[in-house]
Amino acid sequence: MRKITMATGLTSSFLAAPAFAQDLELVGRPHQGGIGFQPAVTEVARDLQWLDGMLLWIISLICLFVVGLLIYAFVRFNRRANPTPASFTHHTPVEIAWTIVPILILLVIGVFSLPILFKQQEIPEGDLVIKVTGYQWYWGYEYVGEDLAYDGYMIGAPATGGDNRLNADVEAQLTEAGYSRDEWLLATDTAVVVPVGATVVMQVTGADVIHSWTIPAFGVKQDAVPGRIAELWFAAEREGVYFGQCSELCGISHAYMPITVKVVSQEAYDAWLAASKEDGGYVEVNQFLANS
Ligand SMILES: [Cu+2]
Repeated sequence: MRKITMATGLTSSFLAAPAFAQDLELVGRPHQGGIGFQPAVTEVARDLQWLDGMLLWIISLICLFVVGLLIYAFVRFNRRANPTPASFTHHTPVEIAWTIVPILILLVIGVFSLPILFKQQEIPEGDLVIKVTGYQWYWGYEYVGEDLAYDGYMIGAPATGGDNRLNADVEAQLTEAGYSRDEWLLATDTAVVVPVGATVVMQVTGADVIHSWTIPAFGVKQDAVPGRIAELWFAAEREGVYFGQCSELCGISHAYMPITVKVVSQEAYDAWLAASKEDGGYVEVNQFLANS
């Protein structure tokens, strides 16, 4: 199934140009000193990040309240301040309060989190359906109904001539594909290509052990379980390159099967799909970008 055409006459002339892939912004990737989420480029990702922020407020207030109670108890009820402690075993009003209040807090959380969960898990009709299969240790993609299938390996994985280590040769491969050494362990030789704004349904499964397909900027993560098909969906609102990594421990090279998704314009996607189908495998999409 593996077939990659990087060096047709057309692409090789682009490979020679330094501005090969920079037309597509590397949006979903780590940044130096970053501690927050990747930019959210789908509605679900925005909702998830908002929910995370809201929960952080609730958790922080509860922690402050508990720490306050502890400090109060240390000061007010230590042996010196309170030499003869009370010896009651029940306090009905307090017990009712510490039962009711957490229930109310959980209800508030549920009211906000369940709609987001349903939005994520109710799979809409896809403009585009892609089946993704996790293998030890790479991903296989099939464009359902399009007669197009290819695999995606980490640049520097054995299948691309590397040994899962960053050396000068791998760095050269990264540069040639439009990345830098910063994208080591993230960039793949092929990418999942989708049009911006389109509703994409991914059918996720595994071929050998359980893997997990994720793109944090899209707010999606789904276990790839052998013998089962699970689905996830996204509609990316911003063109760019997005990265994810296998997120279910799947063996010795688990850390070396990242995921790259390129969100491009509809025109670029159409041109890419036609060229890739004609070629019988992945053709580098960067050559079809409008300003290439
Ligand atoms: Cu894995």
